[in-house]
Amino acid sequence: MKLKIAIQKSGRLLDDSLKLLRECSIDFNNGPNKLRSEAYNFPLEVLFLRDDDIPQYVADGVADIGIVGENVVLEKKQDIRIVEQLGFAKCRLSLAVPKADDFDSVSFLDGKRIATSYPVILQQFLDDNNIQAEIHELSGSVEIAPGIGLADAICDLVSSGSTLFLNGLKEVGVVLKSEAVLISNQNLTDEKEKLLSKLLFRIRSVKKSRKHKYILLNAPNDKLEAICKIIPGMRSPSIIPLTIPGWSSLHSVVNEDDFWNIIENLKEQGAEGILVAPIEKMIL
Ligand code: PRT
Ligand code: ZN
Repeated sequence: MKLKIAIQKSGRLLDDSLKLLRECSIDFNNGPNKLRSEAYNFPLEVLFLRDDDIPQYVADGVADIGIVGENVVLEKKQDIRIVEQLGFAKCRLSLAVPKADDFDSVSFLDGKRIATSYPVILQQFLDDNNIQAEIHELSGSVEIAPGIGLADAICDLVSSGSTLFLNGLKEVGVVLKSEAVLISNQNLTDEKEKLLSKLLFRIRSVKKSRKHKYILLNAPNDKLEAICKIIPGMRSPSIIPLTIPGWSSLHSVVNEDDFWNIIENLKEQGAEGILVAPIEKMIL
């Protein structure tokens, strides 16, 4: 018995999905044009699909779990459960209008034509804001719609914003923030639930390790107490005496988010020879 996971066949989600599975120590062959593959060292079968089809396949039980953008999950409205945010493929579904337009509030969109590939999410947003607008569904190249007179505004995915800029549009509101998520069928057997828990444990360890760094430094003994307060680590830092009297080496774990502030504080407290290394797995 194997857990079946659906991932994108090609596109923006593929590399990070493969990387995540590899970092969970799950190895499989994914040559080009592969439609499915079996992991060598975990009871997992990998199905390679178009991202738009993944929610439906998971809802139907063709796949047990899947990796897909939250935007697609919400658009497809399938009966599935989101199990974990995965922290990659971050983007936002935004409203944009031609640069020269005087957009003051969402009521600007009343009576307008909006082009999008996300009609379900957009309609919900319009309803929530009491806006009557005409939705033009397009499957791609949404950003050119205003320029060719097909729509007055668009609702499309944005990450850097350069596509909007190049098409003479400006972002005027965020409808949804999205990232890749792990989704699951609602009715997994107990056996498959157990496999999913095992996989989730690994995914969470990988996510934690990405947010943390291992740090080693030297400091005079009278500064150790202050330094331990700055980098308390998992339970507490390890302290190892140096061969020079009055000095110690201190090992701990720091959070990536506040990394440079922490380093400045450590230097102010007299830390020297600071080494920082990536952590491969972090199990608490
Ligand atoms: O073939 P398949 O159907 O599987 O793939 P696809 O072409 O539908 O999807 P793909 O691979 O383009 O995107 C997959 C998922 O990546 C999306 O559903 C989002 O969850 C996520 N994602 C993250 C993005 C972007 N960032 C993004 N920037 N998806 C699309 N874009 C588009 C955006 O619409 C714009 O047209 O990229 C363009 C460039 O964006 P800027 O702002 O960086 O210029
Ligand atoms: Zn797609």
